[in-house]
Amino acid sequence: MFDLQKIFNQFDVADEFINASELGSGHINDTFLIQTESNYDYVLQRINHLVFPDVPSLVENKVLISRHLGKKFNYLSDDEIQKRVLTFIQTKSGANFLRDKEGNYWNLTVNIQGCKTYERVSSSKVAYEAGKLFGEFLHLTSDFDSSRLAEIIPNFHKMSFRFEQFDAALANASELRREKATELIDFANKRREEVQILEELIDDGKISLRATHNDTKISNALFSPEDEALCVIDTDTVMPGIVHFDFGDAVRTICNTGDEDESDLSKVRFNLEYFEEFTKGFIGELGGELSDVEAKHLAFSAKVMTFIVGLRMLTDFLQNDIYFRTSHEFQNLDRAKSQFKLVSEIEINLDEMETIVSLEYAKSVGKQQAQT
Ligand code: GN1
Ligand code: MG
Repeated sequence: MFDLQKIFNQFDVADEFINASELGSGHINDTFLIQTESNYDYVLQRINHLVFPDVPSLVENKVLISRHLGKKFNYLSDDEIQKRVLTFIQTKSGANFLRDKEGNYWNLTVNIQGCKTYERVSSSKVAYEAGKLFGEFLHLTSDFDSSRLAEIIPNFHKMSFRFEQFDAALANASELRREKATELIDFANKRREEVQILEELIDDGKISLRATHNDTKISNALFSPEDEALCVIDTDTVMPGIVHFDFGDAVRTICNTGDEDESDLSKVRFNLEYFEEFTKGFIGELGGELSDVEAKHLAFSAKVMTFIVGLRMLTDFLQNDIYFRTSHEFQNLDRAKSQFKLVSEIEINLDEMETIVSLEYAKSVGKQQAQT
């Protein structure tokens, strides 16, 4: 479909192309692993410009954040830095992305060799390491002026906006799809008020904006063969946000015992042990920087972020699947069902989640006081 060799050759790489294969499980972009005759392989990505209307700014955001992280890691060797942060390759004409004749946008990074990714977490260690990694990402970008980042998808995690889209989709949906989604529509409507909390905290100025990743699903973390978390990938949605977006979205995939589109809902449970491990890792990195208000709403953010993703999937289902890529009929319905089942599971576990967060937060505040 695409002449990947030709596209690759327009980037400033001396290594000879051998082959390309599809990579990853994203719902939006197309990602390919490019193998070369040298020791280095590359990740070539076509950025979906229907979803991302301003690709040049998106790439600019990614490069800015990588540069910032790279500086933070400068105590490491070059080889080690390349494992901790994405390295973007410019085109031969010195741009950070390529636009082909068909209007597609491409960017290229060095592949981080020998790493693995997870679609689902299989051990407490992975949950803990993921917490450390996403917490560290926020810690290391805390001094980055987030007003320098373009808002790549306006209102991305804004609940009132997602409800506006949902209401419009519902009004225009086919009878068949509306009927199939009846229970989910009720589920969403019942929670309409309570899930606005993060938006209200932002609007009231109680939590300030910072650089956030905004798509912290577990498959966006790279792990070493020994399950040490190394690198945050897929920085397409780096934008100004709040810690809750990253904490909550990570919990959504890390603590789900089922798949994101699991059709057997009995498999979708909330793994509280993984939540505890993830929280330890996350707060261990970031705790000292969190305000009491931020800490207070962390556990609840898992519910809000799982809900908002479910709502977007339900909306897409009602719109006949125009946004998230699907591989089978009614997959977006399965996704929304699975996400909302997880929301119910979080509701059952919420008190215990709150206790875990307050204990870990108290520890981190204690540590900080001991240091001063
Ligand atoms: C999309 O394409 P991918 O998998 O990186 C989506 C996220 C959702 C996620 C659900 C730009 O991410 O917001 O949480 O699917 N990205 C965009 O798996 O909409
Ligand atoms: Mg993404």
